[in-house]
Amino acid sequence: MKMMKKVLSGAAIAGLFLSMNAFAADHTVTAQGLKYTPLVVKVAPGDSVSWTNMSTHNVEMIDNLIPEGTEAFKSDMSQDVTHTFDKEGIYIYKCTPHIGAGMGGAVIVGNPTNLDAIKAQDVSGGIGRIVKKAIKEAESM
Ligand SMILES: [Cu+2]
Repeated sequence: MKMMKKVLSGAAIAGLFLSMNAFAADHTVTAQGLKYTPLVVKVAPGDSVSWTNMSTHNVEMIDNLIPEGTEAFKSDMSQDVTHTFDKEGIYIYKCTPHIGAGMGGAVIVGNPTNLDAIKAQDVSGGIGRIVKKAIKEAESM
Protein backbone atom coordinates (compact mmCIF):
# COMPACT_ATOMS: atom_id res chain seq x y z
CA MET A 1 0.00 0.00 0.00
CA LYS A 2 2.79 2.38 0.92
CA MET A 3 4.58 1.59 -2.30
CA MET A 4 1.42 2.19 -4.32
CA LYS A 5 1.15 5.66 -2.84
CA LYS A 6 4.71 6.45 -3.89
CA VAL A 7 4.10 5.29 -7.44
CA LEU A 8 0.95 7.36 -7.66
CA SER A 9 2.55 10.54 -6.41
CA GLY A 10 5.43 10.02 -8.82
CA ALA A 11 2.97 9.74 -11.67
CA ALA A 12 1.15 12.85 -10.48
CA ILE A 13 4.39 14.85 -10.49
CA ALA A 14 5.30 13.56 -13.95
CA GLY A 15 1.81 14.51 -15.13
CA LEU A 16 2.21 18.00 -13.74
CA PHE A 17 5.45 18.54 -15.67
CA LEU A 18 3.91 17.18 -18.84
CA SER A 19 0.91 19.48 -18.57
CA MET A 20 3.16 22.48 -17.89
CA ASN A 21 5.07 21.73 -21.09
CA ALA A 22 1.85 21.19 -22.99
CA PHE A 23 0.58 24.66 -22.11
CA ALA A 24 3.80 26.63 -22.63
CA ALA A 25 3.86 28.10 -26.13
CA ASP A 26 6.78 29.18 -28.25
CA HIS A 27 6.56 32.43 -30.19
CA THR A 28 8.78 33.29 -33.13
CA VAL A 29 10.39 36.64 -33.88
CA THR A 30 12.18 36.95 -37.21
CA ALA A 31 15.01 39.32 -38.00
CA GLN A 32 14.25 40.87 -41.37
CA GLY A 33 16.74 43.44 -42.62
CA LEU A 34 17.23 45.70 -39.61
CA LYS A 35 13.86 44.96 -38.03
CA TYR A 36 12.35 42.40 -35.72
CA THR A 37 8.95 41.06 -36.78
CA PRO A 38 6.71 41.22 -34.87
CA LEU A 39 8.15 44.17 -32.99
CA VAL A 40 6.02 43.53 -29.92
CA VAL A 41 5.09 39.98 -28.87
CA LYS A 42 2.60 39.18 -26.12
CA VAL A 43 3.17 35.90 -24.35
CA ALA A 44 2.01 34.10 -21.22
CA PRO A 45 4.31 33.47 -18.24
CA GLY A 46 6.28 30.28 -18.93
CA ASP A 47 6.18 30.77 -22.69
CA SER A 48 9.32 31.08 -24.74
CA VAL A 49 10.33 33.32 -27.61
CA SER A 50 12.61 32.12 -30.41
CA TRP A 51 14.51 34.62 -32.50
CA THR A 52 15.34 33.37 -35.98
CA ASN A 53 17.31 34.49 -39.03
CA MET A 54 19.87 36.05 -36.69
CA SER A 55 22.66 36.25 -39.30
CA THR A 56 24.23 39.45 -37.92
CA HIS A 57 22.01 40.14 -34.92
CA ASN A 58 21.51 39.45 -31.24
CA VAL A 59 19.11 40.16 -28.37
CA GLU A 60 20.16 42.31 -25.42
CA MET A 61 17.63 43.16 -22.72
CA ILE A 62 18.00 46.66 -21.38
CA ASP A 63 18.47 47.43 -17.67
CA ASN A 64 15.60 49.50 -16.22
CA LEU A 65 13.39 48.46 -19.15
CA ILE A 66 12.72 44.95 -17.85
CA PRO A 67 10.78 43.81 -14.76
CA GLU A 68 12.55 44.53 -11.49
CA GLY A 69 14.52 41.55 -10.20
CA THR A 70 15.02 39.94 -13.62
CA GLU A 71 18.45 39.55 -15.12
CA ALA A 72 19.20 41.36 -18.38
CA PHE A 73 19.61 38.51 -20.84
CA LYS A 74 22.07 38.89 -23.70
CA SER A 75 22.36 36.38 -26.54
CA ASP A 76 25.42 35.57 -28.64
CA MET A 77 25.89 37.38 -31.92
CA SER A 78 24.63 35.72 -35.11
CA GLN A 79 22.94 32.84 -33.26
CA ASP A 80 19.28 31.91 -33.26
CA VAL A 81 18.18 31.83 -29.65
CA THR A 82 15.24 30.78 -27.48
CA HIS A 83 14.50 32.39 -24.14
CA THR A 84 11.81 31.40 -21.62
CA PHE A 85 9.99 34.19 -19.81
CA ASP A 86 8.69 33.34 -16.34
CA LYS A 87 8.13 36.73 -14.76
CA GLU A 88 5.31 39.02 -15.84
CA GLY A 89 6.02 42.43 -17.28
CA ILE A 90 7.41 44.31 -20.25
CA TYR A 91 10.88 43.44 -21.56
CA ILE A 92 12.54 45.89 -23.96
CA TYR A 93 15.52 44.62 -25.94
CA LYS A 94 17.90 45.84 -28.58
CA CYS A 95 20.11 44.34 -31.22
CA THR A 96 23.48 45.48 -29.91
CA PRO A 97 25.09 46.46 -33.25
CA HIS A 98 21.91 47.84 -34.89
CA ILE A 99 20.08 49.81 -32.21
CA GLY A 100 21.35 52.96 -33.95
CA ALA A 101 19.16 51.90 -36.87
CA GLY A 102 16.29 51.28 -34.45
CA MET A 103 16.60 47.50 -34.32
CA GLY A 104 15.02 46.07 -31.19
CA GLY A 105 11.70 44.94 -29.84
CA ALA A 106 9.55 44.17 -26.86
CA VAL A 107 8.12 41.12 -25.16
CA ILE A 108 5.08 41.58 -22.92
CA VAL A 109 4.71 38.66 -20.53
CA GLY A 110 1.29 38.34 -18.92
CA ASN A 111 0.27 41.65 -17.37
CA PRO A 112 2.50 44.68 -18.06
CA THR A 113 3.27 45.05 -14.35
CA ASN A 114 6.20 47.45 -14.90
CA LEU A 115 4.36 49.81 -17.27
CA ASP A 116 4.66 52.79 -14.93
CA ALA A 117 8.36 52.10 -14.29
CA ILE A 118 9.00 52.03 -18.03
CA LYS A 119 6.97 55.19 -18.63
CA ALA A 120 9.10 56.94 -16.01
CA GLN A 121 12.31 56.23 -17.95
CA ASP A 122 13.65 58.98 -20.15
CA VAL A 123 14.59 57.19 -23.37
CA SER A 124 15.13 58.56 -26.84
CA GLY A 125 16.38 57.41 -30.24
CA GLY A 126 15.81 53.85 -31.40
CA ILE A 127 15.03 52.58 -27.91
CA GLY A 128 12.60 55.46 -27.43
CA ARG A 129 10.60 54.41 -30.48
CA ILE A 130 10.43 50.79 -29.32
CA VAL A 131 9.40 51.85 -25.80
CA LYS A 132 6.64 54.03 -27.26
CA LYS A 133 5.23 51.12 -29.27
CA ALA A 134 5.43 48.77 -26.28
CA ILE A 135 3.61 51.28 -24.06
CA LYS A 136 0.88 51.70 -26.68
CA GLU A 137 0.42 47.92 -26.90
CA ALA A 138 0.45 47.53 -23.11
CA GLU A 139 -2.14 50.27 -22.66
CA SER A 140 -4.48 48.63 -25.17
CA MET A 141 -4.49 45.34 -23.21
CU1 LIG B 1 20.67 43.55 -35.76
